[in-house]
Amino acid sequence: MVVRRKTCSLCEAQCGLLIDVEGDQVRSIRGDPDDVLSRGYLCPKAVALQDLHADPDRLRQPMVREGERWREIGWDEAYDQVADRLAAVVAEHGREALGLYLGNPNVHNYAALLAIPTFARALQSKSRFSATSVDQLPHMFAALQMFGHQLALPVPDLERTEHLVILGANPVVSNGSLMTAPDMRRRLKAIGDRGGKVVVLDPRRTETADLADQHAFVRPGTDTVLLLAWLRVMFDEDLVDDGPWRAHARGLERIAEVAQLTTPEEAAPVVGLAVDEIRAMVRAFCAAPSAALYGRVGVCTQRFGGLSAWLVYLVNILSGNLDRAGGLMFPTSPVPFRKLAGRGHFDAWRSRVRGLPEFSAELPVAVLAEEIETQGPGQIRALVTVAGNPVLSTPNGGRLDGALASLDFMVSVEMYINETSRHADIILPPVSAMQRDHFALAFYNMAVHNTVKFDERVFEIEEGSQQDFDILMALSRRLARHVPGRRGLVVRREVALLGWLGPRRVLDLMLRFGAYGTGFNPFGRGLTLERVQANPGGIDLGPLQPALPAVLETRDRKIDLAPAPIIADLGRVRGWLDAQAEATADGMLLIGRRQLRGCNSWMHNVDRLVKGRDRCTLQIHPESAARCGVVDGGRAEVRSRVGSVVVGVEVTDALMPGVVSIPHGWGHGREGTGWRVAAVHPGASINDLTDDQEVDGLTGNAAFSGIEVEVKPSAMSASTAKVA
Ligand SMILES: Nc1nc2c(c(=O)[nH]1)N[C@H]1C(S)=C(S)[C@@H](COP(=O)(O)OP(=O)(O)OC[C@H]3O[C@@H](n4cnc5c(=O)[nH]c(N)nc54)[C@H](O)[C@@H]3O)O[C@H]1N2
Ligand SMILES: Nc1nc2c(c(=O)[nH]1)N[C@H]1C(S)=C(S)[C@@H](COP(=O)(O)OP(=O)(O)OC[C@H]3O[C@@H](n4cnc5c(=O)[nH]c(N)nc54)[C@H](O)[C@@H]3O)O[C@H]1N2
Ligand code: SF4
Ligand SMILES: [Mo]
Repeated sequence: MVVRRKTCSLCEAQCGLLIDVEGDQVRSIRGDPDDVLSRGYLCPKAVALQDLHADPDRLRQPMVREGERWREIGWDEAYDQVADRLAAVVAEHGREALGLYLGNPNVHNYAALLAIPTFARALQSKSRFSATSVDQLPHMFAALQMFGHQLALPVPDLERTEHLVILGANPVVSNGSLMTAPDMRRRLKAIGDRGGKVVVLDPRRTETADLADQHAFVRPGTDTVLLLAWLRVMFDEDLVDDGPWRAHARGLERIAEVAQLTTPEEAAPVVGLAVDEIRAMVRAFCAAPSAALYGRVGVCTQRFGGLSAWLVYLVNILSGNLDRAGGLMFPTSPVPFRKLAGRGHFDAWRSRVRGLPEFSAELPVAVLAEEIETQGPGQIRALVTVAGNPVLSTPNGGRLDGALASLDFMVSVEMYINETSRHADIILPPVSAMQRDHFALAFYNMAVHNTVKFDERVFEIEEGSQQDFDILMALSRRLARHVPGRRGLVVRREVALLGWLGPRRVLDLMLRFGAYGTGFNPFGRGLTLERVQANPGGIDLGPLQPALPAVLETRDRKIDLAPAPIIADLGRVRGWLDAQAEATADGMLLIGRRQLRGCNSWMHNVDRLVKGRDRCTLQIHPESAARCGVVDGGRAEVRSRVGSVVVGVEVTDALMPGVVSIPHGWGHGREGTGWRVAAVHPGASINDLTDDQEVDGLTGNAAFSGIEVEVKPSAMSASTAKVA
């Protein structure tokens, strides 16, 4: 038996694992006590890496669909067919007829991340989408507007903070996001142990709230109002910090005006807090020796997502906590990941049908279905999906499901026949995560401690198999042939160079020319890939360091506290607040929930993660349950504007009255998938209820939180989804 080291690639925490291997079999998986970041921690999903690797439902060969049946074909034949079919669509309908959707696991695959920009250039289409617009788009938008770079994303300095406020995140279950921080339980406990405080604001009393000093319910979708009231208190009570940050920021006078938009008295009943609670919360935050306000998915996926993300950063800045130990700090990645991704841009063009703005060359995925369905020049006729499952993960997935069936051609780079790839004509399956090298390319940019590590693959790639990088490069090579003119030449050169270098050599170059690199000096003491590899548990690069003003990429190297598009969006909040006076809430407000034994839509085919009682339940407060006539253990029909689902009911006072929760990623009852275990535990998809028309009016991000639904008892069996 040999022990191999590997970092878990399933979520952002990046836990180091020790894997006992015998031949081509995994015997056990444990946390690696010597990992510089995770120090032995792991969660129950890590063990599932071996199940995913061994899963008989995981595709090993390219598949071509013939009617309702799938047939294996060879790689070259598959690549040629894909390239020919895509070229035919371009010839007939033009470039924009080619759609691309990039799913979340790409971010966990450094080699795929290196290939994707080239692949996108080889497609040469503006019809690009990704999971960003059902997730962190508002944070990237706010970072671009304020700090001048879409990936200048400050993270809470968990190791030193004295006061942490968590808004719309549940890191004890999600293991942290835009914050690489394995073992959140230990980290939160450590804050308390040194006399600090943790406060959670969430419409659900979450697993994180259970560990916190204080939890308060907030009504879904009202964080912007809460944070505007927060600003008001800071200005009214003269709590705006006088520190050195002022030299690095502009627009404070404008913010003083913005703070007049609402009052704690107006905000309190809307948010569901008492006026004194709001004031006390702000005072405690501003009085702490150091404090960090951390907002995540719950504040992003709502009608004012962009404003909320901006306000979260603003509160940290104005309280003097940006770029200071124990506040929100910018990690120093060992690789120039920000350079690789580019500064980003916003609203350079708009979507054809609804006119939503692009962000860094991607359109909000909430428009994907209508862009497929609506005839006219630019209509999407072919789609490439890479590591995604938008039928289950995007708003009104039922509508998208139908739209995908109408495409002329679809190809999925994907190891399963999932709810989305079942519509593909060809599926190109990469090897498992055990068969690729790992480097946390994206996550060092967001880690709460500076480290670096590289893991070689645990198992070799079998003859006749391909990793995502190879698949994307093979497709790029063929597609680049069809790109005309000078542009075509540039793309073909880029494909050739990247293919020749390969991911490891690119990584070596990035490390050499990164923040801790050896640069041109071969005898320098800095990082090279070889030196990183010589430290199997990783290298500790120290606590987070101040980064202002170097990190800023705005034109004048100052933080823009009051960016124009953001200020222009404030009228929408004012209008919404005014309408609240007359609003009557008959329905329940729907929110999601993450579960430790799952990751979005794709871990439900692992028996050890899904066995036991049905987890895809509707959680509801006892008062609300009584009002709706549903009972614990019974079933409920949940209906929204776009559809209805039937799910089991779990009555619990962990939910705010008037709010109900269904976890996302379920709904495996659809015909024709290749997920045999998941099909036995199907659940229903919350995204058959969420609405593609409900987006953040500023960024176009999906507004999942706070969708109005009607809940009533159901005689039907659970998990039967009807899509209106
Ligand atoms: N209502 C609601 N909806 C949500 C959310 C929510 O909170 N509420 N959360 C949203 C968020 S934050 C996200 S990130 C999205 C995720 O949305 P998506 O990225 O669209 O979906 P996933 O469920 O992550 O599906 C990933 C797919 O990639 C495949 N895969 C896994 N590893 C690899 C690999 O290495 N290579 C390839 N080629 N394929 C691989 C898996 O088999 C799976 O089918 O969901 C969003 N949807
Ligand atoms: N086990 C597990 N881990 C995961 C994932 C998974 O599916 N399962 N997914 C991974 C992915 S892709 C991501 S992006 C991260 C996300 O990581 P987190 O951001 O921590 O995600 P959630 O657990 O969904 O936390 C969102 C919280 O917001 C609350 N909420 C909902 N609406 C509102 C609102 O309007 N206002 C406020 N204040 N709160 C609200 C919800 O009740 C929930 O507690 O998790 C990652 N880790
Ligand atoms: S928390 Fe769990 S899923 Fe996330 S990296 Fe660690 S072991 Fe993997
Ligand atoms: Mo995500």
